Amino acid sequence: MKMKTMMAAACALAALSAAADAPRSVVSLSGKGWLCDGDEVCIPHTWNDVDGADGSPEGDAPPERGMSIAAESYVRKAARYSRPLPDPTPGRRQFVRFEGVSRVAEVYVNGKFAGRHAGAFTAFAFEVTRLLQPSDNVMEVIVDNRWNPDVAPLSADYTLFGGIYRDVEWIETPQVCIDPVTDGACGVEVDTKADGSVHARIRVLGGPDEERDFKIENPELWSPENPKLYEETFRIASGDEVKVRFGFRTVEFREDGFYLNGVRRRLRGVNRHQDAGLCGWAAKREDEERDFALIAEVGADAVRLAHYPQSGHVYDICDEKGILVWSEVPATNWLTDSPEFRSNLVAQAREMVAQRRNHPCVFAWSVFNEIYNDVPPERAEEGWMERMLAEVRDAMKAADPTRPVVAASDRPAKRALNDVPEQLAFNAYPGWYGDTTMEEDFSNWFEASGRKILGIAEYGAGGNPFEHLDPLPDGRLDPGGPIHPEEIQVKLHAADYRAIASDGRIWGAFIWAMFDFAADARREGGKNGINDKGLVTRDRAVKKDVFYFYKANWSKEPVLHVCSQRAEETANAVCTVVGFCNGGPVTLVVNGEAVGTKEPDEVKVVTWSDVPLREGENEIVLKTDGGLCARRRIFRTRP
Ligand code: ADA
Repeated sequence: MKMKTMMAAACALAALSAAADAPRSVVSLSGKGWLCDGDEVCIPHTWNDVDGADGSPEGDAPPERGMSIAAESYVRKAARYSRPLPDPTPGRRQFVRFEGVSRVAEVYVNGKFAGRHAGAFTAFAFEVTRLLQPSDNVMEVIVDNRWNPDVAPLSADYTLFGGIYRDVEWIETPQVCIDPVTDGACGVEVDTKADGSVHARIRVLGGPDEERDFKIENPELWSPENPKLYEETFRIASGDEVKVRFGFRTVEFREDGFYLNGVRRRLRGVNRHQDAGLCGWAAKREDEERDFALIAEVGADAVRLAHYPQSGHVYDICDEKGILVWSEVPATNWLTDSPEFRSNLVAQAREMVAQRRNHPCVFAWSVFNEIYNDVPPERAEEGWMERMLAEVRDAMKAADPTRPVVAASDRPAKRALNDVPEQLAFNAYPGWYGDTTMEEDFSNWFEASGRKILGIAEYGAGGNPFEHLDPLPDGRLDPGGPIHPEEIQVKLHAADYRAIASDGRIWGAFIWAMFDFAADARREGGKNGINDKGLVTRDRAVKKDVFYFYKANWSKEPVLHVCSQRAEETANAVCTVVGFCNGGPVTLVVNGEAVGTKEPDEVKVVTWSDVPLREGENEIVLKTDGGLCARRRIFRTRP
């Protein structure tokens, strides 16, 4: 060999071994370049963005197994996605990682099977090194969102959007690398103590696992008020490395409630589905950031990620913004009594914990929501579901003994079920689905559960901001009926929150829900396909009146809001004026004349009933001495 050629070969070899030893490289496979059943699509993608939220009855078989998860009113199918893969670097290992595919994915590379994942909400990765050729590699993913008795959830009140709806990555590592595959986790488990000590377990492929211990002196504790995060790069001898963010904080339940860093705290929570507006589940990072900016604006310090784990980016945002997270496994309404279902549910729970355990924001794992809803009568005997859920709970505790296990029940009398979680919370809709009041519900739950403290995992009411009723009828409205006036949502939330705020045994309460969301089997409230219990509309365009109710109660920002601004016309001679204010007494001025001044009540509400209106245009103004002002116009038609 000539000298020049030898040198070139040596250089190429050196470059190769340097590349082989370099830390991992991660390349996004999201965005363009994908086909779905032959059509060009961008990832994140769902094929249900329109039909999953239109409630269209066409082709609608009534959900046999309960609500929108099982509804056939939107496309349920197996679809074939494909895209080219980058050329592999010789000497490296290659992996593909999916942040979330709904709900069963089978991955093939160059026609050869790489792996299968069942479960719509947790990430997974497969090694594809041996399936690759030097160039012209193609990946295919068969994605199936049809109802499947072996995969949780089986039944729930939300649309199960199909598709590769979260990001996809291509990872290349040295031969010995930090494990990107097991349970879809990052390969490094970090446990911290409030004194600054850190214990990390590094899972290694091609070599022995490693443990690291170190200490940060005088760490700042993570909290909603000071969401302090630390970051460490964990490197192994091969050169591979993974960066992990973590925090220092303690969470625990004591006899009298929830404690963060040793300080008792009553959580001001909201529920969020991952339906991020008109894109459905195929959310971009900015959609998720906008949602959490709204959650921060209303002043919540906690979120229940209902009813399943959401994207890694969502947990990152909560870490950064200081929002405590209730993270839930998708065991909703009922279960299948089969080994396949059991192992799927346990796997989804294990993956959730493995993938999210490093996030300081997570304060609890949740083991179920509303079991016994929709259970077929022949399977409703007690015992087997409780045993399965106890197994899931134990799997979560084994993977992470540091966090409590909670659950959301709507069955006070099911003592064995309610004894599965360490801490119990109830879903309650007094005045909406039932005739009770929140206080009546409280006493019922405390008595039936034998618990000294309880959470409220859901409470709320429907509200269409373009439907209005003044005055409201005395009785209850039909929750499945065509009218969900915005005023009823305000009335029920104010009553619920008054009761919640005054009962110290409640460790936290989570509004159902922060945003309206797709529930394609619903036909109610003047809009099909939507669950309209949000504080904000599904398109995020309208903050409903009730948003300002909570903002006035929770936020430090000055709030003065007058309700029913979209009720622009009335045939009545009088109207009700409701306002929310956290800035002192409020004066009502109608058509330029002061009517009176009131101090907001303990939940920041001021109300004037039977305010006279003149025919034609009326201007209603609320004012404070501090200079806040809110205005509403209403046109009174001729009788
Ligand atoms: C249940 C359920 C939620 C939600 C709610 C409702 O409590 O847990 O998923 O759909 O009902 O709006 O009816």
